[in-house]
Amino acid sequence: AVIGVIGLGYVGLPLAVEKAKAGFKVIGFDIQQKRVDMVNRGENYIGDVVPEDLKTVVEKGMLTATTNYDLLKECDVVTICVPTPLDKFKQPDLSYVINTTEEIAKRLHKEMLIVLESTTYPGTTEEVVKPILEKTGLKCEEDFYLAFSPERVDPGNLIYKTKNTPKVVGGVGKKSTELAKLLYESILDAPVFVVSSPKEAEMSKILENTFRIVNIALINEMAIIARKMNINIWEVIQAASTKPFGFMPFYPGPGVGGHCIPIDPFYLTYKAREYGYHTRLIELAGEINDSMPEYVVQRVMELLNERKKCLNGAKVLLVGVAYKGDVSDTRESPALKVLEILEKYHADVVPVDPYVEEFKYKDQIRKTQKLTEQLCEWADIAVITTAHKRNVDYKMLVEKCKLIFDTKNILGMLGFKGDNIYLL
Ligand code: SAJ
Repeated sequence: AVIGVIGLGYVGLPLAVEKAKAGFKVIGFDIQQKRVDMVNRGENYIGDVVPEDLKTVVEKGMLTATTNYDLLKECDVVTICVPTPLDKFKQPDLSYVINTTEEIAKRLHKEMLIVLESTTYPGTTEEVVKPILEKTGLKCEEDFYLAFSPERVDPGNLIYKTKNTPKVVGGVGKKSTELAKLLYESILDAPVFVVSSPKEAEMSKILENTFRIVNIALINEMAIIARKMNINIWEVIQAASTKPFGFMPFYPGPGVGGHCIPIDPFYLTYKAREYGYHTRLIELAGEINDSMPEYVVQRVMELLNERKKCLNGAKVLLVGVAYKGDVSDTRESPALKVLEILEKYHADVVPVDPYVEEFKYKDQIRKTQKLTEQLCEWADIAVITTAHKRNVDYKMLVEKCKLIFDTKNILGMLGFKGDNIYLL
């Protein structure tokens, strides 16, 4: 069988490589010629892909990439792994999914299996994707097959990768479900869990991420209360974590970034409104998380004031711009929101991040600097906004900085101590 994977990002490329490794002939589709060329040269650009694996499957001719959607005609299976962002009104933007489905519809043929993996609100597969495909006159569940199977890639996770993470599958009918289940069982070393329709599969993914955003908001609120009461929230979390059942630790920070957690729950909010329900808890969680960058700057102001310094003109070393530890992605990064607010108060900020050389900031490209002793001594305060475990010289930071505000307690987690270190 020939498998098509549309969207060669952090979800699609690992999936394409795994399918090629399993012995399928895979055609990767992407609109970015740069990505297509890199794949065809066997050059990896996704952290979670083993570079050797990509090289091998490309050299063996098991994986080729293209921007030409006509090659979809050769595919027996097509997996859609394109982004589902929010637009500037925080409304779901399904344009990538719709455009991709329309491209597939032009090449749809009998016996084709289409699987949507992009995170979206319940109902998308049956109410948006299916009608576009059936406009061709071909009938779902008779002429072609359609299922939803949420991606669960956790960028930077060294233990769970595409191959060993369990998968959920929901087809629009028995045959679609069976075919999709067989597809994933043939490439994964993990159980494939079948649900009764695409809706349950779509909703299960939203639940996974909404569970996170709500619990992160809870611990952020707890951190604010604890600070006012002079309680060490990090100790509190460790203490609560000794409960062997019914508790799962989350950690406070400067906010919630990435392309999933701050976005996916608002797909549900949007859809729930259509059914007349207002998802108050989810929206409140979003508000609390969105208030954290301002809270971080408030704490910086307090720490400087205690030393008779004001934020205006303060020399701030911002340690970490990625949205989470040990990744290079800065999408929705709370660190960038902290940077923006600090500069709004006219602080003089130098961002450093070993994983990020340059980043998009206010429609410009901004560069990070290398962390040096001089920078540590220059700074009135170093603000740690990303919990990078690796590639940061924290020993130098603790020794050379006069004041450190560690919003992620990464120094504590790595065993560094110092009376110049302050926590959220
Ligand atoms: N964060 C906190 N406190 C926490 C956990 C996370 O402030 O206790 C912040 C992080 O710093 C980051 C954001 O929330 O800015 C999102 O973190 P994340 O750990 O959820 O990471 P993502 O968005 O890269 O990946 C998540 C996956 N993460 C985990 O399950 C650990 C998973 O939920 C999904 O596979 C993925 O989103 C997705 O694609 O939906």
